[in-house]
Amino acid sequence: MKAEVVADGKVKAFDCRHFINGQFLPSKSGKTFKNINPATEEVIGIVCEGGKEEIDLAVAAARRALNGPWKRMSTDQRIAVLRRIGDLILERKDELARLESLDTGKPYSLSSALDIPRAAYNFHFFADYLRSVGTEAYQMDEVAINYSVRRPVGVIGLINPWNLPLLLLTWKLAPCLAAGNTAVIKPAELTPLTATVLAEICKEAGVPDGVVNVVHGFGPDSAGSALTEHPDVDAITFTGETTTGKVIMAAAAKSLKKLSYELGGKNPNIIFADANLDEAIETTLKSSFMNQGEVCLCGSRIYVERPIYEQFLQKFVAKTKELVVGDPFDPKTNVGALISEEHYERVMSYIESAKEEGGQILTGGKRPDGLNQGYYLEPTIIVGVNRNCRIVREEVFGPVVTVMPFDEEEEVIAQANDTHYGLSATVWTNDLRRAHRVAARIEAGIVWVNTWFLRDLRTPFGGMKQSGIGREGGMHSFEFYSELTNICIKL
Ligand code: NAD
Ligand code: 6OD
Repeated sequence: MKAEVVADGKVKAFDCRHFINGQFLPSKSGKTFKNINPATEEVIGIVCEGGKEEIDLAVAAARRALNGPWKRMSTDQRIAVLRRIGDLILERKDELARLESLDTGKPYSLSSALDIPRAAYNFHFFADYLRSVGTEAYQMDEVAINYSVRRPVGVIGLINPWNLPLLLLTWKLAPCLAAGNTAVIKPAELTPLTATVLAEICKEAGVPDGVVNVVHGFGPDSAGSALTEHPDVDAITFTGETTTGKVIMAAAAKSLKKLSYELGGKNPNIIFADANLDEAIETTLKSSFMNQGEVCLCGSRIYVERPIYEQFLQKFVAKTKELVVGDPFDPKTNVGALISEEHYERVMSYIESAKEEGGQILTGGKRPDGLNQGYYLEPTIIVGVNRNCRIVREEVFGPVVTVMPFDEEEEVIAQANDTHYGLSATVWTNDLRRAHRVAARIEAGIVWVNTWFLRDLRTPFGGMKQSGIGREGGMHSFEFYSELTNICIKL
């Protein structure tokens, strides 16, 4: 694919081919599918549909590349290539942000402020981090010394979701390459554009042919399952739905692949009466509705301590009504379009089920007036539901939150933990002791206190329970993307 920005600043979307062994190729079968812009429902490009044949080619190229020039590069040379990828992402920031918004329906203001800069930073961060990656050594008195050597795992399959396409792909690809592996990427079928441009960027940055491969296609009975079943793939790093993770685990078990999983969430946002209410509301607007609520870390279960419950609701509803829903390319827009018609229907079905289970919609719950084309939904606040309702138990992954009052710290901890998910949580309080106490008892991989989605890439990122397996970030990423061999030398 060649993506171009034409004179008026608009991106012409181009057809997406696979990128295998350094070349853009169509599918052997000739099969393609349409790429739809969710904000307009227009076809913006044609995507080649890969399957087993393309995955076989890509895996073979990645396997050969493991022992090619990539392996012979010094650490300094590899760092330079990774940094160059980050630089090129920044050079093409405007174009990539436009493509990301065309593909996902998210506001351009968000893709240009978050998705693309963070994608570049993922490469810059892991390039710099690589220099400090070491191993262990232990002396056994005067008998022996042990030390370990770090090696790449091999060919890694990267399977990605559609919500933060380039951000999440680069979060995996940067440490995967830093550790010396080669990659076969299966982007989400709904968002193929920026992964295709990234392939171009990798080539331009000096990544040898075969090290990075991209195969487009669907999940089941398609490129996704072919990748997870492939006996020559050593590890899979997957971000997506918990249910998909279960299917992939069964497929990967056949050749006992190493797995890293970042899965779904149903995250609690707990607001104690002593919190700074205005700050809590400002951030809760983001943790509820940023990226149309299509962020795995969104706090979709809001628990508010009873003394401030009514005041919180009044202000939160008023601020939510001020959010502008509409054209992703309008600078005034806060909330864009949901990813697809199917997802829109799914989110609406959760709103309907909440109503049937006694929930009241305080705002939203419908398509905004005048927006008849595109998958737009007003940010939605629901009250009057309880722990047994579907809307409280299942991940909606849309601009829909429930708000529930609580009376006791113990009670809210129990409610927060009453889920099979365990990805993230936010706690709002000015009581230092309570902050530590509650944060340590929430069953989640990430707990924010008085903030949300504040990221330091050195920290462990991942989920507990059915929200994930393993952690990535800083050294945790290198632990996943490398194999250690202990060498014991008798003295
Ligand atoms: P999804 O599971 O439907 O799809 C993710 C990817 O898996 C896609 O590329 C898809 O084609 C592929 N896939 C689907 N079935 C497959 C199969 N049988 N074999 C191999 N590949 C298969 O998820 P989605 O709808 O794209 O993304 C939304 C989900 O992702 C939400 O649940 C969200 O919480 C989760 N998510 C989690 C994180 C995290 O960091 N924990 C980040 C982003 C998204
Ligand atoms: O910030 C990250 O590194 C990360 N993996 C974010 C995930 C967001 C989920 O939608």
